Amino acid sequence: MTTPPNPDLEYITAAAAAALDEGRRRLDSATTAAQFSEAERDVLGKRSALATLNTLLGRAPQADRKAAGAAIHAALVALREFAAELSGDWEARRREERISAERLDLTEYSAGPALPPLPGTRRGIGHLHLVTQTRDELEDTFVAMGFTVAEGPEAETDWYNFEALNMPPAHPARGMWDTLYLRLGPPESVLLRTHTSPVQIRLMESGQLPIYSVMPGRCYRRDTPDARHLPVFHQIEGLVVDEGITFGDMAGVIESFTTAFFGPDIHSRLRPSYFPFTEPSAEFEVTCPICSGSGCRTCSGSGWIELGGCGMVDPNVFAAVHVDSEKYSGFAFGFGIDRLAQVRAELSDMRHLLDNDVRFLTQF
Ligand code: FA5
Repeated sequence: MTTPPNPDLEYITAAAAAALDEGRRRLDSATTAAQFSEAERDVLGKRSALATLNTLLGRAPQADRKAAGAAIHAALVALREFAAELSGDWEARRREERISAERLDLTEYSAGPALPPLPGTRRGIGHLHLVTQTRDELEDTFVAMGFTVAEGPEAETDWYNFEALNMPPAHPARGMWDTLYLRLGPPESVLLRTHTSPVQIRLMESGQLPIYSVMPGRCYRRDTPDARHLPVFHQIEGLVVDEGITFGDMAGVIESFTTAFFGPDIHSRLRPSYFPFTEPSAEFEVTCPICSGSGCRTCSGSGWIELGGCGMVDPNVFAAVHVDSEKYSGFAFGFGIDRLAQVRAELSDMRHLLDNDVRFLTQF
């Protein structure tokens, strides 16, 4: 359209509408952030069609000027809004374009076919041991359930490993654990912890209640290595202490953990048992993850695998750590990480876990 010497309202309104359409089309058709910026400058900047139209206003008939000015302004506002809507997207894309332009190629060779490989031997970088992987997965599962993770020393005093856990000296239940004592201090006063339960005592002793924690770690027993025993192995302990905690809460937590860790088809069940530090106590079992409960060699045909022990914290334990058992109640559980790894990986012999044979280790 050629510009008339004295553009009237009709001409300016039509030209503003055309500039708006063309401006939208330009903005919309940009395919890179740079093109969008250029289009923005062209259709909204000082040399844009709408800016030029503004300069013609002075030549328009006096009576038309106000309405013509309003038409140009309305087109400008509409175009600015349109550009603003698109520019959010472009801002994000601009960032991506900048990041990809700045990315450093750290690969050893460029893709060019002419380059010979550099001399040298490619070394395997290894990975975490099966037991460490299992421990990490357990921690992740419990953390996702709201537990914190705590640790304690592997060399313990008799107090933490036995006495505070309701086993005074010469208590017959001490015989449940074949203990390795250290030559330190008075005879049989310092030992390598036989289980992770002493960490419960340390946590409760700190007096920071409530407690929702798991405590993984290494344990030691004078057990002869065999297909299901190692003298050095790992356990994970769980402890909940709060007001109004019941046996039902414990069963619920164990079931939630079981389905979260093994999958929705694996469930848990409790069988009455005895531990000196819990009353009542139970063994907890899970559906055999190998045969999904139908019975196999791993579960001796029963469909269930015993995982560990659990129970309500005994009031004598609360008394040893000065927790008011009238106000607080709690539960604890503990199970073997190596045993769990053995079941899940279907290992016939737990001793493979200590062999350090790469042919075994690289399978996991
Ligand atoms: C205990 O050690 C209790 N402290 C567990 C507990 C915690 C009960 C809290 C109640 C409340 P137990 O001795 O059964 O319990 O050991 C628990 C698990 O450790 C066993 O089920 C087994 O999976 C593992 N375990 C025990 N001894 C060995 C061993 N020598 N080698 C490998 N794993 C073992």
